[in-house]
Amino acid sequence: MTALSTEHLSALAQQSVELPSWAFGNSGTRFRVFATPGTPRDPFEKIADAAQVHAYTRLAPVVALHIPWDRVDSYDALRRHAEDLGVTLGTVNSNTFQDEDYKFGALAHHDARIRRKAIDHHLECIDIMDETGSRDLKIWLAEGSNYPGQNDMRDRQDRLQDSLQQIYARLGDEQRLVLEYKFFEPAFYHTDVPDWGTSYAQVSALGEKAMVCLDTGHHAPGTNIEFIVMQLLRLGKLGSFDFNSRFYADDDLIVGAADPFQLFRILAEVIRGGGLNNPEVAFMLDQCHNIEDKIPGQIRSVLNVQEMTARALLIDREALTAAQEANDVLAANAVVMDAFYTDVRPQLAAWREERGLAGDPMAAYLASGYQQRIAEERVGGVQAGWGA
Ligand code: LRH
Ligand code: MN
Ligand code: MN
Repeated sequence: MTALSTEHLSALAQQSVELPSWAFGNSGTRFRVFATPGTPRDPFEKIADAAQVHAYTRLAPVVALHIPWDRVDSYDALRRHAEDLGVTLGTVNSNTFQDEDYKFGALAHHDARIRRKAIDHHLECIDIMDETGSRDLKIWLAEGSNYPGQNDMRDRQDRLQDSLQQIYARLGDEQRLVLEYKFFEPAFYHTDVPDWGTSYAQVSALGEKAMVCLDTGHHAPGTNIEFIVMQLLRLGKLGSFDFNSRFYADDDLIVGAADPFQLFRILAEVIRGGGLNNPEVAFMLDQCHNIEDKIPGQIRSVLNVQEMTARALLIDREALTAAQEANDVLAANAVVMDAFYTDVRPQLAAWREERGLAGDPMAAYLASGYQQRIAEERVGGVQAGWGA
């Protein structure tokens, strides 16, 4: 049976998954937000919970923030708190989807006052990045229209480009802007940044420090997401992932839960297109745990990413190329499937034990008593933001 080589195992040791702070807060659907005992009451407690995920997996040393959900008096204090717990602060996500003023748009709005307000929000996010030491500003826009004729789609593209240019101009030399696309929702007729092509067109017009963010849950059913990953890597424009899984729309479920094979195929293209530890790409999760406990939910998520990465590393590239060049369709497919069907869990458990970690991080976390402690200590946790 195929096994992970020493090179594979050391490549895996460099893997870094960025956790979303909002995964630790309560969230829900538009029908109900169920409270989970022990939910953090402030951003400091979210970081503490995220640090637990890293402590048990050694895979998740970075935590992404969402503004205003994670607004604090001192970002320097938040940064030091994170560092004391062995993690750092990562991507800063802006939010133009929960303010009354943004009912008809933000960065593409025809009203100069509202557009100014939305631009200023992003400038504030960059100020925060200066303090947290973050590299990336991630922008997802809940903008579009519900009815044909409601808006001039072309004017909106022009205004969006103008707004993005003003934000881009404020970035420091080491900072980047990452533009996320989503095919629908909350708008149902047209969305201003619905697909990777639009995001690519908008960021390419800005310059080298602007990249595309690919959220795996933001595509129509049947989309070949690994093709998009390949293309963006080929173009040098894949800035980040928002990993999650979906059965229907933007479900935000645990990555690899709905379709581990798709996650495997995506990671195979990551490895093919620049390596598993490509520093250009932030490997983020963007998930919400509506009904399950949040910390074990995040532990399961990062383990799924590691597991599918390990399987993707097992693809025998030489055999694959030989089969492809011989037009041996079935042999080529078999090389990929052999890697996918290999159970790497025992080797990954051994990999953890060699590093002084528990072989089974889920069980070790549950036995640690942390979950009971936070459930007793924290009363009145905050919501992730969706229902707020
Ligand atoms: C939008 C989105 C985006 C937001 C996050 C909370 O659906 O994927 O990344 O910032 O959810
Ligand atoms: Mn996202
Ligand atoms: Mn989403």
